[in-house]
Amino acid sequence: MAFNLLRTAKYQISATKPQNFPADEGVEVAFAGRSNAGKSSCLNVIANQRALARVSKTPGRTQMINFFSLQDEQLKLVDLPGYGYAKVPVAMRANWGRNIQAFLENRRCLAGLVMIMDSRHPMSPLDQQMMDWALARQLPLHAVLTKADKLSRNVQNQTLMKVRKELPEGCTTQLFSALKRQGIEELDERLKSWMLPDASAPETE
Ligand SMILES: Nc1nc2c(ncn2[C@@H]2O[C@H](COP(=O)(O)OP(=O)(O)OP(=O)(O)O)[C@@H](O)[C@H]2O)c(=O)[nH]1
Ligand SMILES: [Mg+2]
Repeated sequence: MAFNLLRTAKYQISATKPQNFPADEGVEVAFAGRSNAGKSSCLNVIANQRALARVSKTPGRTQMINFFSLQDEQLKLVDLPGYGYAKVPVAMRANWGRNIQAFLENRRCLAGLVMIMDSRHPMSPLDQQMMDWALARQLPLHAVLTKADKLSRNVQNQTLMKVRKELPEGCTTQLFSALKRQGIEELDERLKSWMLPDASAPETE
């Protein structure tokens, strides 16, 4: 089932510190993942907009926490800065880490975390740390294995099964490709279940 409200996403604000975040109200879903994993591309595909979130060949480009509001302004998507980019100075990396951690741990309106992972190398130690932060506060978590177009069908399915096994209980996962527009419906469905829980069909796994 399509979740057309996502297509109304509009850039709202970028922030580096909590004082600059929009009010902690409504319902937010955040997108996290390693630098260059494909977070911004994924957001653009589900919003069906070419340049909503900035996509870059240079890893580490998204350095701020970017908020996008949907037409119903109580609903927001959040593009978190990518982590794990070696060329970023250590002090800056530590600062981002603290910001992301603070965001994940304290943001009351956060309804779920979408973990974007390159399907060719998912579940890195940093990915696991992010997940630990989210799970520590019982945040629902959906792992999106993107760039699936880089893998054969066989390897895609093997990866999906492997990640499904490794994920903590209750977490869900799927394959995705921004390039081939693969997996949009499945992700729509997950986001809808978090953002409009009353409108969604009962969960079937
Ligand atoms: N083949 C393929 N390439 C992709 C896909 N998604 C993203 N890319 C490419 O991967 C690179 C990084 O994509 P971004 O969406 O900017 O990644 P990001 O996670 O937002 O990166 P940061 O903002 O640096 O953290 C770009 O060159 C994209 O074109 C995909 O599904 N398939
Ligand atoms: Mg980005």
